[in-house]
Amino acid sequence: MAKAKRMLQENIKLVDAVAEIVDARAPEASRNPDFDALFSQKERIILLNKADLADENATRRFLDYYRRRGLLAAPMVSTGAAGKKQAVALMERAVSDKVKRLQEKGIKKTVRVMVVGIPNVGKSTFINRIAGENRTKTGDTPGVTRSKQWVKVGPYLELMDSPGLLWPKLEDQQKAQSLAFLGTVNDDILDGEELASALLQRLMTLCPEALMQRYKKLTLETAIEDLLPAVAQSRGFLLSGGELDTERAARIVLDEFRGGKIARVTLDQVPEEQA
Ligand SMILES: Nc1nc2c(ncn2[C@@H]2O[C@H](COP(=O)(O)OP(=O)(O)O)[C@@H](O)[C@H]2O)c(=O)[nH]1
Ligand SMILES: [Mg+2]
Repeated sequence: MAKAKRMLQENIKLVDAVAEIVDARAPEASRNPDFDALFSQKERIILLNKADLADENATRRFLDYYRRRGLLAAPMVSTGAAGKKQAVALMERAVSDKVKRLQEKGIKKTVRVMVVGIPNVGKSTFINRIAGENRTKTGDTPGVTRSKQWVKVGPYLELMDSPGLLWPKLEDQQKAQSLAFLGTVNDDILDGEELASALLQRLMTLCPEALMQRYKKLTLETAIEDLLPAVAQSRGFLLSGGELDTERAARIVLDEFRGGKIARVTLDQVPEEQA
């Protein structure tokens, strides 16, 4: 992470604006809390990516929240058709003042945006989506490392071809758990059955109907320790001895949740604002 941080700090110098990609299913947990401080000198954009998997109302509430806090914010589906225009428009808006100032001085210069975010939020997918067919090298620029490439996304706008990696903050238990549910943090170190069981508990409060629809043996009366066994039962997952295969049930629950098959769910809540 030290190297990633150093690279990021080098790259910040090269851009005028920063677009932070977060996971719309957990915008706060997937934000880097240092973001505002790190990029205080830059125009800042926040894109709630994977909006196709998140609860639409929650996404709207989060967009309002970030906008109130002075960020340019938009939903994004990097794997889909929607969102590209709005994202480009937002990036153009972020740099429009600077472009205008330069033009007033008679300077014709492109302004630059860097994409940043924690692992797995869709940074590469986003860049590919935005770059699309424009993804031809815009040429080397003096003073810029040769490996760094820029993609033209508007008449005055270029996007850095490689994303900046931010590190997730895992001190907050609840946020760390949300990232584990989403598969953002390496879950080899986590106990799959414990994680899936905790996820089922969260989903029982967030979207009980959808959950019971998907796993028919679950009911509102199912005790916490019986959630995972009930999933195994719903799917007929049995071990050779006839015991319920809760390990397999855990994998299925996590996979189906991450794939958006259970429901469109947002795990985070908009933080309380001080009046
Ligand atoms: N459903 C959905 N999946 C996405 C979206 N954007 C990215 N992904 C998926 O998320 C995973 C991680 O994406 P990637 O671009 O590699 O993330 P990065 O680590 O931030 O560069 C991949 O499987 C993508 O296909 C999106 O808007 N919607
Ligand atoms: Mg990537």
